[in-house]
Amino acid sequence: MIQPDLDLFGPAPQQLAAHTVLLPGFAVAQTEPLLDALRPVLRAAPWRHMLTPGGRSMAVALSNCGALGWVSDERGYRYSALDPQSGAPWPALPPVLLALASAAAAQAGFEGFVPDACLINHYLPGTGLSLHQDRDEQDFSQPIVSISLGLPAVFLFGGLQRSDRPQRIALNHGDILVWGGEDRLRFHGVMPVKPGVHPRLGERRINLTLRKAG
Ligand code: MD3
Ligand code: FE
Repeated sequence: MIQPDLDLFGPAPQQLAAHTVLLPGFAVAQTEPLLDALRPVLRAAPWRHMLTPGGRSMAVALSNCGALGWVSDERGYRYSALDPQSGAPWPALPPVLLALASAAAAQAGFEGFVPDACLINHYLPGTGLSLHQDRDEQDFSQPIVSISLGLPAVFLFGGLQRSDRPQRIALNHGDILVWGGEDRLRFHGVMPVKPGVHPRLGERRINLTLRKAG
């Protein structure tokens, strides 16, 4: 007999705040198409450690695809149409990423999300991201969609003030997190990734954040 409560569609979406939704495993079935799409992107725009405005090298390695890419150097943070390393435009947003991001956004209540930037973060074990706000985008009414791949991480979900005590939320391979509205400017970060080996991605975590930057 088929178990009547067998959940064929994976765990239900979790509303973490008024306009923040965690979609557990939403991207798992797209793992191979996503990795196939990322390979040429990272060949054209390889991982690099950018400098903070303070002149320190970031622990997270990053790259971008889309019309705009997030860059950081001693002059500050901004979005740029060109990869400063190659002088060329960033690689285009792969269609599989666009489709997945707009499906996830719609599932979370944000219809018609059309990102123009994807920041790709690479974490080795021991690497984290300190508490910050994402405020370099033009239009804070648009959500951000985050896709996690590889090793699990604990993300820190803070408030609108840096001093608000953050909640700790587990992000696993294939999870998608969508946040917008009044949650768009919450402080957030990532705890240092614990050592481990992911069966598909090995000793790394990759996070893709799709944004409407321009
Ligand atoms: C939004 N990346 O690139 S994304 C970033 O996992 C960035 O690489 C992280 O922050 C990463 O700017 C986190 C998911 C996330 C986590 C917590 C949040 C987004 C959030 C809390 C408030 C708003
Ligand atoms: Fe961020």
